[in-house]
Amino acid sequence: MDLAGVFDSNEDELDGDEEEHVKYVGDEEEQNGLQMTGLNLMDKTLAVRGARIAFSIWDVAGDNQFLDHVPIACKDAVAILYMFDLTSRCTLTNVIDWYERARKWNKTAIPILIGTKFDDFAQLPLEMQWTIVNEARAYARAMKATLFFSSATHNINVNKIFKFITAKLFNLPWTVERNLTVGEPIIDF
Ligand SMILES: Nc1nc2c(ncn2[C@@H]2O[C@H](COP(=O)(O)OP(=O)(O)OP(=O)(O)O)[C@@H](O)[C@H]2O)c(=O)[nH]1
Ligand SMILES: [Mg+2]
Repeated sequence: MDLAGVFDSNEDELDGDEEEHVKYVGDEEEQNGLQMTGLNLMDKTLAVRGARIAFSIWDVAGDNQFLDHVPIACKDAVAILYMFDLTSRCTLTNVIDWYERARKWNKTAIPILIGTKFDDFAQLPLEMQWTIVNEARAYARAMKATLFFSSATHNINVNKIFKFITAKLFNLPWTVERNLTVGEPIIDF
């Protein structure tokens, strides 16, 4: 579980309906301006209507030994991304602890709950998916967070999440569509 998103840099293939150009700047080495155990800093740049928007992503590893990084990662954040593994229920349960830790430092950031590895999750029996979907939706509601199921390896909903944050931040007239169909990448708010 991470406090800020880490996504594979497989960003060139945008969803067909996305017109914004989303890409990482520089190669892997250049992105990691700051790196220490459990904390990884990355940049992501979005172009929206000719304007360039640069996000700094402070990625905290989801292990209790890295709790000390929570304040620095959260303090000035405009959004906090809580990531859990859709194929591992305990990672969802752990989100509550991370939510409380993060909220302590920042109560105004946009909360986003992200279920990762949707590609693997989609292979599970639908009843099992249904259980996780309901649980994740309940958590998202409790956190007043927007919920996205995503896959970094298959580039599902990754760009949409950043687009969503950007639209919210700048009050742009773009909204995500809810998707509550079990078996599909869920989006709920
Ligand atoms: N199938 C699948 N595997 C993924 C996906 N994203 C990440 N993984 C794999 O999941 C494992 C863990 O990925 P990480 O990105 O290190 O997970 P993390 O949450 O950042 O881990 P910590 O920083 O230790 O909290 C790696 O083996 C990745 O290759 C995905 O979208 N689909
Ligand atoms: Mg990590």
